[in-house]
Amino acid sequence: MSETQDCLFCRIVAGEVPADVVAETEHSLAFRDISPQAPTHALVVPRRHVPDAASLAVASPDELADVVALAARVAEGDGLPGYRLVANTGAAAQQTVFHCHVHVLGGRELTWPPG
Ligand code: DGP
Repeated sequence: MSETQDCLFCRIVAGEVPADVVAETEHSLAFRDISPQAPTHALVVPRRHVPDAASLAVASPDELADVVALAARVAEGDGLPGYRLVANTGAAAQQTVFHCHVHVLGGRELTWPPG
């Protein structure tokens, strides 16, 4: 099985696995997280398969910028006064899907340290 056939987010990008898509660009897709941790919890992914955000920064800085800009559009669309972007990187940081994604969290009080 190829890397992309084996990858859940590649399959969502390809339309093979259903997702609640909220916004998209030529390079990126935003959809609601299946297990929301806040009233707004979306994931923004590049269409390109890379394992994490740093890898995308190396492969294509413009595409990483596109992910961040689309995240801002999602937050604006949900009317958020502020939001948090999270890019868990590596299993030790609780990354579970190894296709680059940024969590967009908001719609509740966000505490710091993260919570
Ligand atoms: P992370 O732990 O940073 O790798 O985040 C992966 C996120 O992906 C996690 O919050 C749950 C979400 N997720 C897992 N499977 C699916 C799915 O099939 N559909 C959607 N929409 N989200 C998923």
